[in-house]
Amino acid sequence: MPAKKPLVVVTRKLPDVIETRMMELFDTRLNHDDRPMSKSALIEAVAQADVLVPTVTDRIDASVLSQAGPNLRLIANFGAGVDHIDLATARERGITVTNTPDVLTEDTADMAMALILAVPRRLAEGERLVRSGKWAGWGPTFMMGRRIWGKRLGIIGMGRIGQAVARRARGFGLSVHYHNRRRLHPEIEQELEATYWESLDQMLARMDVISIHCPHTPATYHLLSARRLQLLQPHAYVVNTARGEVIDENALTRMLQKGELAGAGLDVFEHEPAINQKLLDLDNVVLLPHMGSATLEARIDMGEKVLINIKTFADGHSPRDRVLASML
Ligand code: 8YV
Repeated sequence: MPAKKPLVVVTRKLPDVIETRMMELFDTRLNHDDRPMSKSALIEAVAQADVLVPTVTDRIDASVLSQAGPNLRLIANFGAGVDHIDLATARERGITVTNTPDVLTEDTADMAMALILAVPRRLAEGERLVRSGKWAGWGPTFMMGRRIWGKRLGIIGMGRIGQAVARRARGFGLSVHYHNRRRLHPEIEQELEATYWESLDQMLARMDVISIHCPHTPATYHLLSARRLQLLQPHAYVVNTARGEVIDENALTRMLQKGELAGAGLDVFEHEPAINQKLLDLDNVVLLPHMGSATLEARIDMGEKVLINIKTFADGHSPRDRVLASML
């Protein structure tokens, strides 16, 4: 890192307070019109920058990183998930990668809980009906959904966000089950009253609602494959606020169409921002535009983390939020 202020290229528009502070601290290049950068713009950015600040909408793959200039030493991602960055190539080239964990945990868990409530209780369907002007009035068998209280929630990926969902779920009377690479510490398991399932297949077959909270890695790509989705009971619901790639979206859509699953709440998709038309045609799904962590507070906290990560690195220290390729 040169002694002068590092050149920081930010790929998307960040909250004003963050951009202002970024400009005070570093030689900063902002993206004022917020249009996602093309591949050639990204290549130009990595060729010139000391630090790149990308988001989930930038594909920082090997072909982009191979064009990185000798100055690029840090990729300070604005976001927790880093599946859009080729970590192995970054490591090979001696580029440090940081992310912004913790600060979006509670907001993302809120969104997952909102979907866990919204899908079985048909919130979006009801709202659409009222707005359509076609609501003919109350009836005893009208708009019946399914009860949340007393049902079984299976959480896939029991990290920070999974645990935050578990805490909320208990308040809604759901029993908490989870599958994770590693079993939680017994004290945490006890606090969350969570039941561990070593076998994901066995857990899937017994749950009423599944909520996904694992990162997208080569190991979790299509973790909910067509075969695994078939293990779910037809009255089950699937909620995904993690990454679209964790579910085989075509298989999920086919099952929803055929009534082999009761419904789904999706904040993320396999080919964002494109959404399968067949999903859009279904009534038993709630579809959101990747807004799980979209609160003003989270975005500012994420930006502050990015600033701290860059400053720590520029001062010659190891940033706390360093992402290790071995985390995959
Ligand atoms: C962010 C997310 O909005 O942090 C993440 O991993 O999925 C989102 O909540 C986005 O990634 C920002 O880059």
